[in-house]
Amino acid sequence: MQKTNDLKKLNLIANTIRQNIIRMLLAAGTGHPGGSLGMADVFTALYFSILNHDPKKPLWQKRDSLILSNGHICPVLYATMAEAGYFPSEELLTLRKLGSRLQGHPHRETLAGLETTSGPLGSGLSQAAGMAISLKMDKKKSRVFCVMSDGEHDEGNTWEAVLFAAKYKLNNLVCFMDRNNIQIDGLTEDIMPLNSLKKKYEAFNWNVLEINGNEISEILVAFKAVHRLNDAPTMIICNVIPGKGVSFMENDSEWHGKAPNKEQAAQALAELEQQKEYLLKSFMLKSFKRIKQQIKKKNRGIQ
Ligand SMILES: Cc1ncc(C[n+]2csc(CCOP(=O)(O)OP(=O)(O)O)c2C)c(N)n1
Ligand SMILES: [Mg+2]
Repeated sequence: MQKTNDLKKLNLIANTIRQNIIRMLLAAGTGHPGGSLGMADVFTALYFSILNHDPKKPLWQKRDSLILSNGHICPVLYATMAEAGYFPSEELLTLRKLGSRLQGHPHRETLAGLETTSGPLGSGLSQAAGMAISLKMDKKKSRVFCVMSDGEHDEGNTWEAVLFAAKYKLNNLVCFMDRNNIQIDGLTEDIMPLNSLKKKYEAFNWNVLEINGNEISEILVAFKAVHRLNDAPTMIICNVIPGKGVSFMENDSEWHGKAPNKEQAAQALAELEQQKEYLLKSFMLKSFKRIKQQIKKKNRGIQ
């Protein structure tokens, strides 16, 4: 699929994904908006700029695999996959309905393009590490990407996989952590303090980068840096705002797993539409300034 590093395009895609998350959850009357909205920029960067994949051939042998470990944020995965062309966007409104391919947690056998079934937290990194080592054993060049959450670091299974991936120098494994500081019942640091996950991963001999995961430019730069790193797995800790883009959902664990009602959804969509207008204007202003500078330079050359 055609990749792009065009920040205007990518930011507009992330905005559409956020709007579709709201529409899906309203139609379903249930689901997880907090983590989904927070990770829209990371998913946009992954599916439109980073992953080698082909939505028309989901089983392409040379594809990179993306494992969504924190399966409850699948609305963002589905909305991104639809935008990339895996299935029609209209199908998003079937989220969580009986017989739908878009279940409340990803079900690999129902939808082509899903690499694993997930929902039980703490298992994704083990699965991703297993896939990464098998690719190495087969001397394949594809990479494995794992999206996982901060809350999943309360699970022992996660830490076993952290040890394993470092021992086998899985440099074909790149993880993006949804570090939004919330989990189901409140703040991660109140429920089970995680402290510095950067220091923890470094102590386990991983490459670690910590970025603002709501800035697409930072995500792309961090990923480029990964190529220059040594023989170790990589963790990109993405500091993100849960509920990002919808004022009354931001930084509030109440919105971990609650759908908006009609009025709330209307307000959310109005706010996101306003952000889209702002995006268009600010990018227009930037191009206007660039063109003005070019004209100035040209004129100076003439004089
Ligand atoms: C093994 C397991 N235990 C408990 C749950 C229930 N559960 C679903 S989401 C969640 C919170 C996990 O934290 P995080 O992924 O950081 O949540 P978010 O940031 O999306 O609010 C929990 C405990 C689960 N899905 N799997
Ligand atoms: Mg969290």
